[in-house]
Amino acid sequence: MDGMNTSKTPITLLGLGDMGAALGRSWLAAGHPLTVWNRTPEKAGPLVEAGARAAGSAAEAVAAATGPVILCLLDDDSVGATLDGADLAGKDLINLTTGTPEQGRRRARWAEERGARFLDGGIMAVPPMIGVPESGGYILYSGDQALFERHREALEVPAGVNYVGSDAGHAALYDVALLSAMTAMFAGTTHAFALVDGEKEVDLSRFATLLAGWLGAMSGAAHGMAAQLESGDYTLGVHSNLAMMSAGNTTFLDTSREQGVDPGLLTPFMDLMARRVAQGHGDEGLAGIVGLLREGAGRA
Ligand code: FVH
Repeated sequence: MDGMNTSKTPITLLGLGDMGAALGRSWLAAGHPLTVWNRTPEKAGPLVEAGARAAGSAAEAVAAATGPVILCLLDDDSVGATLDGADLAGKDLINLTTGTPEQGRRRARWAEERGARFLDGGIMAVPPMIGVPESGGYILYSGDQALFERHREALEVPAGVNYVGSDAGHAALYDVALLSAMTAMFAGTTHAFALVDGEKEVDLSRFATLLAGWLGAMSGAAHGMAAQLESGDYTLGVHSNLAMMSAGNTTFLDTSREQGVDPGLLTPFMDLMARRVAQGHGDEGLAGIVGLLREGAGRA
């Protein structure tokens, strides 16, 4: 434990995959005493060399914990498997494993039944962003707010923190919603490159600069959609209406055809736009499509 600052909150970390190891390194670098456990024990080696203590089992690590027990495992099943047989009474569990909102809520009830306090988290960062404040990475938290405040200082070490409410499912809900938007952005980016790739005199690096700038410029549309949904007026602030955008989709599809590119990544969204226009809402922005999705009307 050389270099450890004993005034800092001791951390127990279960799970040393790519993300868990990055979290562990950040706490060690900040001087937090760190106890680690991983199903494959060899993965603890580098952290132990850097000053962490390796526990012989997850149950042993939990039993010895006097600070937060952080879980960073593959999925909710691995959380159950890891904590099976551990005495959780009086422990502070903070679960940074990606899961669904309902898994977060169930895990909170499960922890409470075993006498533990529980906070669920969603990591909005990739491992190289951990411990690098300027990377913009952050971690969403929801559930027991007192627990969040108690360990806030330690939680701020790996990444920024964002507490999103007492419903233990909401960190996962925000996490998956944000990642879903990212997935659609990746789909659009992939389609865009498919259109230009291989074309003579197209410089892909220069195109990437244009693309990244354009996506950034358009990202403010999220605020417009929120304002429309909150007001219930889906024409609020609209300057590019759905009828115009839907008509423009024909050009996108024709261009895909000319370039020999499958438009399949775009067409489900275009179909929803057309459906909303056909319902007589061509003067709106995109907010009306939220309702179509929630009704399940957009599903095949
Ligand atoms: N890496 C990333 O880019 C993303 C960024 C956003 C957040 N995710 C989530 O973080 C969780 C952990 O991700 P990870 O990158 O550390 O994942 P792996 O490197 O695959 O490590 C998985 C760890 O889980 C252990 N494990 C798996 N199954 C079990 C089990 N049944 N019992 C106990 N432990 C289990 C695994 O152990 P081992 O294979 O080394 O023995 C690793 O420690 C995850 O929820 C991401 O969605 C990361």
